Amino acid sequence: MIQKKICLLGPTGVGKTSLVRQFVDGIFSEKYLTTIGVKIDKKQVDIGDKSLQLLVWDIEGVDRYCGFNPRYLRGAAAFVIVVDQTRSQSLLEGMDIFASARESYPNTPAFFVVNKSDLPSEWYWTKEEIKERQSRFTGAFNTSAKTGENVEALFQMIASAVV
Ligand SMILES: Nc1nc2c(ncn2[C@@H]2O[C@H](COP(=O)(O)OP(=O)(O)OP(=O)(O)O)[C@@H](O)[C@H]2O)c(=O)[nH]1
Ligand SMILES: [Mg+2]
Repeated sequence: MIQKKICLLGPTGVGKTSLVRQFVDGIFSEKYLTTIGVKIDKKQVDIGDKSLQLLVWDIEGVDRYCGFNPRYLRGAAAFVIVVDQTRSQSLLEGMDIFASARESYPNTPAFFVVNKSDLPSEWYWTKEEIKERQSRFTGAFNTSAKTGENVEALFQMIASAVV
């Protein structure tokens, strides 16, 4: 079966691990256990009459202790920048990570995910400012790892883009 590596990147605590848990196991936990290094999960996805296996790389979040490490992206078919709508700063941090990733990987398809859509948005950005940023990506989603909103749709779209 075809295998494709997909990387989830972003600031700490935005819900990267929770999105993978929801996608792979259909579960959510309020408990926060920060990721150290990377955790790789597999899931088969069907696109029309084709099946492919996604290797989902859940990468440790970027913060002042842990910078962005572009080596994780080697061989990735696509990457996802995840940010958190309850924290405005996460959008700025996410766009910085995106810029660093683009420097090393100018052509890899990139997706933009605004997570925690089940909670009220605390962003001070206007809709236009958000749209402008979204337009730099192959696709953009508003997700909730808690309710599962758009989680399947996100990975389906990624799979279609890389198959
Ligand atoms: N309400 C709500 N909480 C969420 C959602 N996604 C994640 N969380 C919570 O946010 C916290 C951080 O989630 P993680 O999935 O560990 O975040 P992460 O991006 O993997 O964090 P690092 O590994 O430290 O980079 C946890 O307490 C989760 O329960 C969501 O969609 N909605
Ligand atoms: Mg994590």
